[in-house]
Amino acid sequence: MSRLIVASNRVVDLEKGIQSGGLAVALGEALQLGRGVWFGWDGTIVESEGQLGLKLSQQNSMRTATVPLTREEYESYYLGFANKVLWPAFHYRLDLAVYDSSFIEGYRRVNARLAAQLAALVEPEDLIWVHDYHMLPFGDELRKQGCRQRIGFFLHIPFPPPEIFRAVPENVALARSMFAYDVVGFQTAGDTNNFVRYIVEQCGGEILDDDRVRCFERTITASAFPIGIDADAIYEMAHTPEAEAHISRLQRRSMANMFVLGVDRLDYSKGLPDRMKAFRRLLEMHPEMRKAVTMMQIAPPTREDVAAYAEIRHELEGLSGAINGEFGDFDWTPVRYIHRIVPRGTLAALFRGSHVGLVTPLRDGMNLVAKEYVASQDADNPGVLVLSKFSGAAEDLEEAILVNPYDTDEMAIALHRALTMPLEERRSRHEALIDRVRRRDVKNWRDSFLAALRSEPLSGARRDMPPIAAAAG
Ligand code: GDG
Repeated sequence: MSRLIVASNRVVDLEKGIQSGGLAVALGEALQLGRGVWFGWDGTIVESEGQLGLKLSQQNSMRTATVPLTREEYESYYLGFANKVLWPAFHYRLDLAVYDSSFIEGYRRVNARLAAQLAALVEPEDLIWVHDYHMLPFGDELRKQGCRQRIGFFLHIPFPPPEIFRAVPENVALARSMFAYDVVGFQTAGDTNNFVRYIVEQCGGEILDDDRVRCFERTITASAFPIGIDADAIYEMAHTPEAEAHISRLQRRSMANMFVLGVDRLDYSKGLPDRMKAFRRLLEMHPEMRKAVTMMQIAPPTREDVAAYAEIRHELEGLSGAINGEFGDFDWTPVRYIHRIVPRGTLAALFRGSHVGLVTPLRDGMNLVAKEYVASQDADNPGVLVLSKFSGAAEDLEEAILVNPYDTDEMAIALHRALTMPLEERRSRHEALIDRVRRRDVKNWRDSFLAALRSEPLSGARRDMPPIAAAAG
C-alpha cells in the first residue's frame, strides 16, 4: 500500500488538535491507515535561516514533518500573498486585496523551500495530497525537485469567476502551476466551473471527458469533492450528560426561551455585521420577539495581524453594543457575543440547544458549521438552519432556509419563519438535510479524492455531481 503524504500550511498539533475539527480527524485517519506523514508549517517563527530545519515527530502510526518560517516569510507568504491577496480575491473581495510585489515573491520562495524539504522525504510510491490556497504552486515546485509521484491538490476556499481571478497578480503563472498536479479538487461544481472557464477562456485550454482538462501541455482531472464532517462524532458530543447539563443551564439562566446561534472565525467573509443587522431588523419588525429570543454569536479571533480583521472586530463590537443598548433590558440581553475559542463539547451543546443555526457568510468554500448544526439536532424536535446562498454548503443543503446575506429584510423574514416554523416542517426539512450530511461525510470526501488521485473509478456521492460543463457558473 502506498504511503499518503499530506502537505498543508499548518500541521495540526498531534498532542492537542487531532480530536478537534473534521478535517484533522479525517486526514489523521487516512494518515494512520497509510503509514502517512503530515508535512507543513509548525506555526512558529524563527529569527534566522539557520533555524529552518525539518522536525520529525511520531504519534501512533502517524508522523508529522514540520518546519518553521522566518519573520520575513511569515509576512510575505502567510500574511501577505496568502491572506492579503488570495484570501480576499478568492472570496470575491478585490477591494480588500493588497498589491505589493514582495508578497508573490515571498510566496514562491516559501513554496519552493518547503517543496525542497519535503522532496527529501518522499518515496517513489507515495501519494501526495496538497491542501489549500497557501500552496497553489507547491506541486509544481515538487516536480522541479524531480518528484514523479501522483500529486493531488484540494482548494478549501471558493475559486472565483475568471473576471476576478484575472485581477490576481501572476494569475496565468499560478493557473499553469496547478497543472503540475494530477487531480485538482474544489468544494463545489460552481468553483470547478469557474476554474475550467478561466482555463478555457484565458489560457486556450480544452475540456475533455471524465472531468479532465488539457492546457499547458498537461492533462489534469478537475472536479468537485464537497468536504463533509464526522456526523456521528458531533451528534455524540451534543448528547453527552455534560451537554445536557449545559443546555438546561443555558435555558434556566435566560429570560428568552429561544436561541439563534452563529459560530464563525471572526472573518469578513462570514457576513457577521450583516447578520447582526438582520437580527436587529427582526426585533424591529416583530416586537413580540423581544425577550423571547437571544442571538449568540461565537466569533473566535483569527489573523489579527491583518488590518481588515481588526476593522471587522470593531464593527461587530459596535453593532452588538448598539443592539443591546437599544433593545436590551435588565432581564434580557438580545445579543451575546463571545470573541474567544469555545471548547468543542460546549459548541456541540449550543448547536443542539439552539432553535436556529444562522450561517450567513457572504462567500464560503463549504462551511462546516452548517453541517455540524444539522448533525447535532434531535430528529424528533430539530432546529432550523438558515443558510447563505453563497456558501458551498448551499449547493447540497437546499432544504435549509436559503437567504441572500446582503439582504437584511430577507434575512429578518427568514429568521422569523425559522423561529415560528411548525414541528412537522422542521422534521421533514431536517430529515432531508441529515441524510445529505451523512452521505457526504468527511470519509466520503477523503476516499473519493484519494480514489481519483489513484485513478480508481468514481464511487458513492461523487457520482451524483453534475459534470463540469453543465454546472452553473
Ligand atoms: C475553511 C473554509 C471550509 C469555529 N469556532 C470554534 C470552532 N470552530 C470550528 C467549527 C468548524 C470550523 O471551526 C470552521 O470551519 P468552517 O468550514 O465553518 O470555516 P473555515 O474555518 O473558514 O474553513 C470553509 C473549510 O475550510 C473546510 O474545507 O468549509 O469554507 O473557509 O468545524 O466548528 N471550534 C471550537 N471552538 C470555537 O470557538 N472548538
